[in-house]
Amino acid sequence: MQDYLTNNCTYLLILMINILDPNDIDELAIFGGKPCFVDKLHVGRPNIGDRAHLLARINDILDRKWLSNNGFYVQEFEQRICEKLGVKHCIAMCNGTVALEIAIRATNLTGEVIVPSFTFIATAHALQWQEITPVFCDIDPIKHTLNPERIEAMITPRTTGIIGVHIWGQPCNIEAITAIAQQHNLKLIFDASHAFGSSYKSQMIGNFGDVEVFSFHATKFLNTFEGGAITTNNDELAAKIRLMKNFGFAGYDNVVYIGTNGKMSEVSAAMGITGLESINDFIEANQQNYKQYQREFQDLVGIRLFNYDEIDSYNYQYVILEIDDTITNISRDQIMKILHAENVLARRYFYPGCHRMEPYRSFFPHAGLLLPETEKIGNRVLVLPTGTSTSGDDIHKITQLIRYCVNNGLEISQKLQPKNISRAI
Ligand code: T4K
Repeated sequence: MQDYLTNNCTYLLILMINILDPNDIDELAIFGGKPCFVDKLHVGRPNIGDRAHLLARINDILDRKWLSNNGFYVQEFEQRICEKLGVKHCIAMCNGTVALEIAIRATNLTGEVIVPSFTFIATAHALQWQEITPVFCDIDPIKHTLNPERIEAMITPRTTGIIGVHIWGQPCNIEAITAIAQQHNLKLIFDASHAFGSSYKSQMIGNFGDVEVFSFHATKFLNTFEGGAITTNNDELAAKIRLMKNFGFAGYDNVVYIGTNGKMSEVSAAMGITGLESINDFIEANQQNYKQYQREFQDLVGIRLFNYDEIDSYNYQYVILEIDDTITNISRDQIMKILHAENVLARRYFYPGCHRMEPYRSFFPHAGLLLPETEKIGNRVLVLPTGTSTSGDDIHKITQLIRYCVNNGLEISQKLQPKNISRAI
């Protein structure tokens, strides 16, 4: 049955793309046709390593009766990350958000901190949670990371630091941002949640700024179910962070800092170690998918696939489209709705930008005026499925669907006008 539907769907797609008759638009699931995919295709499907190795480790954890609090597997995980990244210290945590909060405390940030608005809300919330004001700075329209040329204008006497985000696993302009931080005596944190396994000028991400923060959430390139880590080459900061993630305990009955519970569990560490054994396979799968998307989109006007250049290495965990509706005649949101109806759950990361979410939009209702590139990119980006669960055949169908939408942009967007949809239904 599955084969029948898949073949049928491929046939319909070929028909749709070759004939390009606006009447075939009715075959789209959004207008009542059969969805192209029987099962939902997600962005952020977890990369899972060798199941037998993981289960053996979990059994061992149960035998050892040591489930958390800096256990054997957490120590091994931290050690392996240090080796992989060539960094002195890795402190594993329960998630990336708490890791960010601890990094912010440990580096003594206060007052105002400069961050991109084009990021997951956790980057801004980790500051605001500690009553530090995130000051949103615009991004480079090509790389989607903090634009160093915009940073200095955002610095005030209250500014104590900068948090750069290596969005999509692609490093910020680290050299330029580091120079600005040094010149103005600001602390520098990189939110490297997307960037495990990526490098900058031949050095692994994890070695830059005062500290770097990773997320190992289920959707990330390397996952520990939930998890995160701080890496640093600064001994003093590392020691402080280790205490802070364990309530500030320095020995059984001695608390020396205000701390929290940021500990990673043993089961999470076991998942992380198991994933680390397979990261070359994960990268290969992601890179192959990315190259296929690149080939299949190369001649499609109005669609830009986010480009990972060949200078550094990346994990290719995200496949990002920018849709310019002045050319395609169909908007990003309309294409997304069509894909969702076909069971392709593409995502609008990071729309509408932190500055348009609460509490920031109430605090700074006009912030958008200083963030033109953030607003533009936020309205154009669509993230597509990739990872070890996405096949070449899936990618072919997704790209053909998008090609069909763009080639018939005007007709489809007219038909998507609210009155036409209700008539179709
Ligand atoms: N900084 C940055 C730049 C970040 O991107 C993030 C997290 C953080 C900081 C904070 O790190 P953590 O505290 O999360 O460690 C997801 C993730 O939950 C979030 O971790 C991630 N960024 C963000 C980019 O994506 P949502 O709201 O999109 O999650 P959700 O539940 O919609 O899941 C996304 C997709 O993944 C769904 O289509 C389903 C799929 N999925 C999800 C899970 C959890 C699965 O297939 N299996 C799963 O187990 O935020």
